[in-house]
Amino acid sequence: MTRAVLALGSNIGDRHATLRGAVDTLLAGPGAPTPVALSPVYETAPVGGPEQDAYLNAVLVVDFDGTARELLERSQAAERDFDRVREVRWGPRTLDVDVIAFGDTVDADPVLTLPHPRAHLRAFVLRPWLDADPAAVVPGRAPVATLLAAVEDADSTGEQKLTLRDDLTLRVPGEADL
Ligand code: A4P
Ligand code: MG
Repeated sequence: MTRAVLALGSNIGDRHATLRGAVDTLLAGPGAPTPVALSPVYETAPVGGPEQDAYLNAVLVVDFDGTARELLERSQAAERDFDRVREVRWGPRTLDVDVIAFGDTVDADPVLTLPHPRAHLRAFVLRPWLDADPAAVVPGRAPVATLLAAVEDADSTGEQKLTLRDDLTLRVPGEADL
């Protein structure tokens, strides 16, 4: 079993329903990962790409009995389930699922770069990850808490502004909120 971190984002359509459905899809079926922790939902200003609407972002921590590539394939299958159209890099999407970390793996493979190459710069990943796991560390870098503080300090213009949406809950299927 490997502890892994998945980041979910949506900025088109019914974003909350998409995130709920994505959690269900990611955790469903044979060989699915086991949920460990699920963050609250944040509304976040879009980072990079063209002008686009605000995102909802969340982080799901899992234990997975398989390879990192297998987890990426499951994540991409979940994206396809939500009819994600990949047109513009960093552009709007119904659902984006990124593999943020897979155990302690550090790997520059472009098909699956671990940890995710931009995770340490992004409040929309670090904030929910810290909520889900206060002791989390970005492999090869630093504790998530340290990285988030640095990102927030550097963000004088509020580009990475986040709003906690505690009116929007996510649930792990068959269980109460984790
Ligand atoms: N890939 C390599 N490493 C990974 C990894 N760790 N996890 C490859 C997932 N995929 C990885 O991804 C392109 C290719 O990256 C994949 O084929 C995979 O093999 P993609 O999902 O097809 O394209 P993308 O998401 O548009 O590009 P990219 O570079 O993954 O974008 P990011 O960095 O994920 O950024 N702003 C806010 N507020 N919230 C967001 O969620 N998301 C993005 C997307 C931009 N701005 C955002 C948000
Ligand atoms: Mg992506």
